[in-house]
Amino acid sequence: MQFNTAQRELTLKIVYYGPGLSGKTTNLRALYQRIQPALRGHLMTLDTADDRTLFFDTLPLVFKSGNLKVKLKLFTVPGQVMHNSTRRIVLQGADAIAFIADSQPSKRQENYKYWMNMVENLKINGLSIENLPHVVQWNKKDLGDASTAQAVENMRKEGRQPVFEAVAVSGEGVLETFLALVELTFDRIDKVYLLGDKLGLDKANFVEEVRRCLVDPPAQSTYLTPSQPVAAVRTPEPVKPEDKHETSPEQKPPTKKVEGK
Ligand SMILES: Nc1nc2c(ncn2[C@@H]2O[C@H](COP(=O)(O)OP(=O)(O)OP(=O)(O)O)[C@@H](O)[C@H]2O)c(=O)[nH]1
Ligand SMILES: [Mg+2]
Repeated sequence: MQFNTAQRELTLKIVYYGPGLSGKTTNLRALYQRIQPALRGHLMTLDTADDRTLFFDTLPLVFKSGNLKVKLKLFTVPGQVMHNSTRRIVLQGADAIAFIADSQPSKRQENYKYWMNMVENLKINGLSIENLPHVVQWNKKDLGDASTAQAVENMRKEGRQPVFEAVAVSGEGVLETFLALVELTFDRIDKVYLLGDKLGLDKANFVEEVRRCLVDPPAQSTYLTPSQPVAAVRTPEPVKPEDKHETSPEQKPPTKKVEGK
Protein backbone atom coordinates (compact mmCIF):
# COMPACT_ATOMS: atom_id res chain seq x y z
CA MET A 1 0.00 0.00 0.00
CA GLN A 2 1.21 3.47 -0.80
CA PHE A 3 -0.28 6.58 0.68
CA ASN A 4 0.55 10.00 -0.64
CA THR A 5 -0.42 12.36 2.15
CA ALA A 6 -0.05 15.57 0.13
CA GLN A 7 -2.32 14.36 -2.63
CA ARG A 8 -4.49 12.20 -0.37
CA GLU A 9 -3.95 9.31 -2.73
CA LEU A 10 -4.07 5.66 -1.76
CA THR A 11 -2.54 3.11 -4.13
CA LEU A 12 -3.14 -0.61 -3.86
CA LYS A 13 -1.48 -3.31 -5.92
CA ILE A 14 -3.51 -6.35 -6.90
CA VAL A 15 -1.70 -9.21 -8.63
CA TYR A 16 -3.25 -11.93 -10.79
CA TYR A 17 -1.03 -14.98 -10.35
CA GLY A 18 -1.24 -18.52 -11.70
CA PRO A 19 0.10 -21.03 -14.18
CA GLY A 20 0.72 -20.28 -17.82
CA LEU A 21 -2.41 -19.98 -19.96
CA SER A 22 -4.75 -20.16 -16.97
CA GLY A 23 -6.41 -16.92 -18.10
CA LYS A 24 -4.80 -14.11 -16.11
CA THR A 25 -4.55 -11.74 -19.07
CA THR A 26 -8.06 -12.74 -20.16
CA ASN A 27 -9.35 -11.74 -16.71
CA LEU A 28 -7.81 -8.29 -17.09
CA ARG A 29 -9.19 -7.91 -20.59
CA ALA A 30 -12.67 -8.89 -19.41
CA LEU A 31 -12.43 -6.48 -16.52
CA TYR A 32 -11.31 -3.72 -18.83
CA GLN A 33 -14.39 -4.35 -20.97
CA ARG A 34 -16.60 -3.97 -17.93
CA ILE A 35 -15.15 -0.71 -16.62
CA GLN A 36 -17.19 2.34 -17.54
CA PRO A 37 -15.49 3.66 -20.70
CA ALA A 38 -15.33 7.19 -19.29
CA LEU A 39 -13.47 6.01 -16.22
CA ARG A 40 -11.06 3.42 -17.48
CA GLY A 41 -7.35 3.87 -17.91
CA HIS A 42 -5.16 2.02 -20.34
CA LEU A 43 -4.83 -1.72 -20.34
CA MET A 44 -1.22 -2.37 -21.18
CA THR A 45 -0.12 -5.79 -22.29
CA LEU A 46 3.26 -6.91 -23.50
CA ASP A 47 2.93 -10.25 -25.24
CA THR A 48 4.95 -12.51 -27.43
CA ALA A 49 3.51 -13.09 -30.90
CA ASP A 50 1.59 -16.08 -29.56
CA ASP A 51 -0.07 -13.98 -26.84
CA ARG A 52 1.98 -15.19 -23.90
CA THR A 53 2.66 -12.48 -21.37
CA LEU A 54 6.29 -11.44 -21.53
CA PHE A 55 6.58 -9.14 -18.51
CA PHE A 56 3.19 -8.27 -17.11
CA ASP A 57 -0.09 -6.64 -18.00
CA THR A 58 -1.34 -3.68 -16.08
CA LEU A 59 -4.68 -1.94 -15.69
CA PRO A 60 -5.38 0.99 -13.34
CA LEU A 61 -8.74 1.75 -11.79
CA VAL A 62 -9.07 5.16 -10.15
CA PHE A 63 -11.97 6.39 -8.05
CA LYS A 64 -12.81 8.65 -5.11
CA SER A 65 -13.77 7.30 -1.74
CA GLY A 66 -14.66 9.98 0.79
CA ASN A 67 -12.10 12.70 0.12
CA LEU A 68 -9.44 10.21 -0.94
CA LYS A 69 -8.28 9.33 -4.40
CA VAL A 70 -7.92 5.56 -4.62
CA LYS A 71 -5.86 3.88 -7.30
CA LEU A 72 -6.14 0.13 -7.76
CA LYS A 73 -3.26 -1.10 -9.87
CA LEU A 74 -3.94 -4.52 -11.33
CA PHE A 75 -1.08 -6.65 -12.62
CA THR A 76 -0.75 -10.10 -14.13
CA VAL A 77 2.40 -12.19 -13.94
CA PRO A 78 3.79 -14.12 -16.91
CA GLY A 79 3.01 -17.80 -16.39
CA GLN A 80 5.75 -19.38 -18.44
CA VAL A 81 8.24 -21.26 -16.28
CA MET A 82 11.23 -19.30 -17.55
CA HIS A 83 9.80 -15.98 -16.33
CA ASN A 84 10.01 -16.79 -12.66
CA SER A 85 12.22 -13.81 -11.82
CA THR A 86 9.63 -11.50 -13.41
CA ARG A 87 6.89 -13.14 -11.35
CA ARG A 88 8.90 -12.48 -8.24
CA ILE A 89 9.42 -8.83 -9.14
CA VAL A 90 5.76 -8.27 -9.98
CA LEU A 91 4.84 -9.60 -6.54
CA GLN A 92 6.88 -6.93 -4.79
CA GLY A 93 4.64 -4.79 -2.64
CA ALA A 94 1.50 -6.74 -3.54
CA ASP A 95 -1.52 -5.90 -1.40
CA ALA A 96 -3.77 -8.69 -2.69
CA ILE A 97 -3.71 -11.72 -4.94
CA ALA A 98 -6.18 -13.35 -7.30
CA PHE A 99 -4.87 -16.84 -7.94
CA ILE A 100 -6.16 -17.98 -11.34
CA ALA A 101 -6.20 -21.77 -11.49
CA ASP A 102 -6.93 -23.78 -14.60
CA SER A 103 -10.00 -26.05 -14.36
CA GLN A 104 -8.75 -28.58 -16.88
CA PRO A 105 -8.16 -31.88 -15.06
CA SER A 106 -4.75 -32.22 -16.70
CA LYS A 107 -3.68 -28.91 -15.09
CA ARG A 108 -4.21 -29.89 -11.47
CA GLN A 109 -0.54 -30.40 -10.78
CA GLU A 110 0.36 -27.21 -12.60
CA ASN A 111 -1.99 -25.26 -10.33
CA TYR A 112 -0.35 -26.75 -7.29
CA LYS A 113 3.12 -26.06 -8.63
CA TYR A 114 2.31 -22.39 -9.21
CA TRP A 115 0.64 -22.02 -5.85
CA MET A 116 3.87 -23.23 -4.24
CA ASN A 117 5.86 -21.02 -6.60
CA MET A 118 3.78 -18.04 -5.46
CA VAL A 119 4.26 -18.89 -1.80
CA GLU A 120 8.02 -19.09 -2.38
CA ASN A 121 8.17 -15.84 -4.34
CA LEU A 122 6.13 -14.05 -1.71
CA LYS A 123 8.51 -15.28 0.94
CA ILE A 124 11.49 -13.93 -0.98
CA ASN A 125 9.70 -10.57 -1.07
CA GLY A 126 9.13 -10.69 2.68
CA LEU A 127 5.43 -11.36 2.20
CA SER A 128 3.22 -14.24 3.26
CA ILE A 129 0.00 -15.58 1.84
CA GLU A 130 -1.23 -15.90 5.43
CA ASN A 131 -1.30 -12.13 5.70
CA LEU A 132 -2.38 -11.24 2.19
CA PRO A 133 -5.98 -10.99 1.11
CA HIS A 134 -6.49 -13.51 -1.66
CA VAL A 135 -9.12 -15.34 -3.65
CA VAL A 136 -8.89 -18.38 -5.87
CA GLN A 137 -10.57 -18.45 -9.25
CA TRP A 138 -10.99 -21.74 -11.12
CA ASN A 139 -11.03 -20.39 -14.63
CA LYS A 140 -11.90 -22.31 -17.80
CA LYS A 141 -14.87 -23.85 -16.09
CA ASP A 142 -16.07 -24.82 -19.55
CA LEU A 143 -13.10 -27.19 -19.79
CA GLY A 144 -13.49 -28.72 -16.34
CA ASP A 145 -15.12 -32.04 -15.48
CA ALA A 146 -16.69 -33.73 -12.47
CA SER A 147 -13.31 -34.06 -10.76
CA THR A 148 -12.84 -30.29 -11.10
CA ALA A 149 -16.24 -29.62 -9.57
CA GLN A 150 -15.24 -31.88 -6.67
CA ALA A 151 -11.92 -30.08 -6.21
CA VAL A 152 -13.71 -26.72 -6.17
CA GLU A 153 -16.21 -28.00 -3.64
CA ASN A 154 -13.46 -29.38 -1.42
CA MET A 155 -11.66 -26.07 -1.49
CA ARG A 156 -14.84 -24.22 -0.60
CA LYS A 157 -15.42 -26.58 2.29
CA GLU A 158 -11.95 -25.81 3.62
CA GLY A 159 -13.18 -22.21 3.71
CA ARG A 160 -9.74 -20.70 3.69
CA GLN A 161 -10.45 -18.14 1.00
CA PRO A 162 -13.26 -17.22 -1.36
CA VAL A 163 -13.34 -19.58 -4.34
CA PHE A 164 -14.89 -18.67 -7.68
CA GLU A 165 -15.51 -20.49 -10.91
CA ALA A 166 -15.11 -18.53 -14.11
CA VAL A 167 -15.13 -18.55 -17.86
CA ALA A 168 -13.00 -15.48 -18.34
CA VAL A 169 -13.28 -15.55 -22.15
CA SER A 170 -16.96 -14.79 -21.80
CA GLY A 171 -16.52 -12.59 -18.71
CA GLU A 172 -18.32 -15.03 -16.41
CA GLY A 173 -17.06 -14.86 -12.82
CA VAL A 174 -14.51 -12.13 -13.52
CA LEU A 175 -16.24 -9.28 -11.70
CA GLU A 176 -17.29 -11.53 -8.81
CA THR A 177 -13.67 -12.55 -8.29
CA PHE A 178 -12.47 -8.98 -8.46
CA LEU A 179 -15.13 -7.50 -6.17
CA ALA A 180 -14.61 -10.15 -3.51
CA LEU A 181 -10.91 -9.38 -3.57
CA VAL A 182 -11.58 -5.66 -3.25
CA GLU A 183 -13.67 -6.33 -0.14
CA LEU A 184 -11.03 -8.54 1.41
CA THR A 185 -8.36 -6.01 0.59
CA PHE A 186 -10.28 -3.24 2.28
CA ASP A 187 -10.76 -5.40 5.38
CA ARG A 188 -7.09 -6.17 5.56
CA ILE A 189 -5.69 -2.70 5.07
CA ASP A 190 -8.30 -1.27 7.40
CA LYS A 191 -7.21 -3.73 10.05
CA VAL A 192 -3.53 -2.96 9.57
CA TYR A 193 -3.64 0.76 8.83
CA LEU A 194 -6.91 1.71 10.52
CA LEU A 195 -8.15 3.43 7.39
CA GLY A 196 -11.59 3.93 8.84
CA ASP A 197 -10.28 5.70 11.94
CA LYS A 198 -7.45 7.61 10.34
CA LEU A 199 -8.84 8.53 6.96
CA GLY A 200 -12.55 8.23 7.49
CA LEU A 201 -12.84 5.53 4.84
CA ASP A 202 -15.87 3.33 4.99
CA LYS A 203 -16.01 -0.18 3.53
CA ALA A 204 -19.51 0.03 2.12
CA ASN A 205 -18.69 3.32 0.42
CA PHE A 206 -15.37 2.00 -0.85
CA VAL A 207 -16.92 -1.09 -2.42
CA GLU A 208 -19.82 0.91 -3.79
CA GLU A 209 -17.43 3.30 -5.52
CA VAL A 210 -15.66 0.37 -7.17
CA ARG A 211 -19.00 -1.06 -8.28
CA ARG A 212 -19.92 2.33 -9.70
CA CYS A 213 -16.89 2.10 -11.99
CA LEU A 214 -18.30 -1.07 -13.52
CA VAL A 215 -20.89 -1.70 -16.18
CA ASP A 216 -23.70 -3.90 -14.80
CA PRO A 217 -21.90 -5.11 -11.69
CA PRO A 218 -23.25 -8.33 -10.20
CA ALA A 219 -25.78 -8.09 -7.39
CA GLN A 220 -24.34 -7.15 -3.99
CA SER A 221 -21.77 -9.61 -2.85
CA THR A 222 -23.41 -12.38 -0.94
CA TYR A 223 -20.23 -14.30 -0.86
CA LEU A 224 -18.45 -12.61 1.98
CA THR A 225 -19.81 -12.43 5.44
CA PRO A 226 -18.30 -10.35 8.24
CA SER A 227 -17.35 -13.50 10.12
CA GLN A 228 -15.42 -14.96 7.22
CA PRO A 229 -11.70 -15.17 7.90
CA VAL A 230 -9.73 -12.74 5.81
CA ALA A 231 -7.00 -15.10 4.72
CA ALA A 232 -5.25 -18.25 5.69
CA VAL A 233 -2.90 -20.68 4.09
CA ARG A 234 -4.56 -23.18 1.85
CA THR A 235 -3.22 -26.66 2.15
CA PRO A 236 -2.71 -27.67 -1.44
CA GLU A 237 -4.10 -30.94 -2.68
CA PRO A 238 -1.64 -33.79 -2.56
CA VAL A 239 -0.01 -34.24 -5.92
CA LYS A 240 3.12 -35.74 -7.34
CA PRO A 241 6.48 -34.07 -6.72
CA GLU A 242 6.86 -30.91 -8.69
CA ASP A 243 8.87 -30.73 -11.81
CA LYS A 244 11.47 -28.04 -11.35
CA HIS A 245 13.02 -28.04 -14.78
CA GLU A 246 13.04 -24.59 -16.21
CA THR A 247 12.80 -24.85 -19.94
CA SER A 248 13.43 -21.98 -22.28
CA PRO A 249 11.14 -22.36 -25.23
CA GLU A 250 12.11 -20.25 -28.13
CA GLN A 251 10.69 -16.79 -27.70
CA LYS A 252 8.90 -14.84 -30.32
CA PRO A 253 9.33 -11.06 -30.52
CA PRO A 254 7.18 -9.12 -28.07
CA THR A 255 4.21 -7.05 -29.09
CA LYS A 256 3.14 -4.22 -26.87
CA LYS A 257 -0.53 -3.39 -26.90
CA VAL A 258 -2.25 -0.49 -25.28
CA GLU A 259 -6.00 -0.49 -25.18
CA GLY A 260 -7.02 3.13 -24.97
CA LYS A 261 -10.19 4.77 -23.88
N1 LIG B 1 -12.02 -22.28 -23.04
C1 LIG B 1 -11.56 -21.24 -22.35
N2 LIG B 1 -10.46 -20.60 -22.76
C2 LIG B 1 -10.02 -19.56 -22.04
C3 LIG B 1 -10.68 -19.11 -20.86
N3 LIG B 1 -10.00 -18.07 -20.36
C4 LIG B 1 -8.95 -17.86 -21.18
N4 LIG B 1 -8.95 -18.76 -22.18
C5 LIG B 1 -7.98 -18.88 -23.28
O1 LIG B 1 -6.78 -19.40 -22.75
C6 LIG B 1 -5.66 -18.87 -23.45
C7 LIG B 1 -4.69 -18.27 -22.47
O2 LIG B 1 -5.27 -17.16 -21.84
P1 LIG B 1 -4.38 -15.98 -21.23
O3 LIG B 1 -5.31 -15.04 -20.54
O4 LIG B 1 -3.48 -15.40 -22.25
O5 LIG B 1 -3.51 -16.79 -20.17
P2 LIG B 1 -2.40 -16.23 -19.19
O6 LIG B 1 -2.67 -16.84 -17.86
O7 LIG B 1 -2.34 -14.75 -19.23
O8 LIG B 1 -1.08 -16.87 -19.83
P3 LIG B 1 0.45 -16.37 -19.63
O9 LIG B 1 0.49 -14.92 -19.93
O10 LIG B 1 1.26 -17.16 -20.57
O11 LIG B 1 0.80 -16.67 -18.22
C8 LIG B 1 -6.23 -17.85 -24.45
O12 LIG B 1 -6.33 -18.47 -25.69
C9 LIG B 1 -7.60 -17.54 -23.88
O13 LIG B 1 -8.53 -17.15 -24.86
C10 LIG B 1 -11.89 -19.80 -20.46
O14 LIG B 1 -12.53 -19.50 -19.48
N5 LIG B 1 -12.26 -20.86 -21.25
MG1 LIG C 1 -0.87 -13.44 -19.63
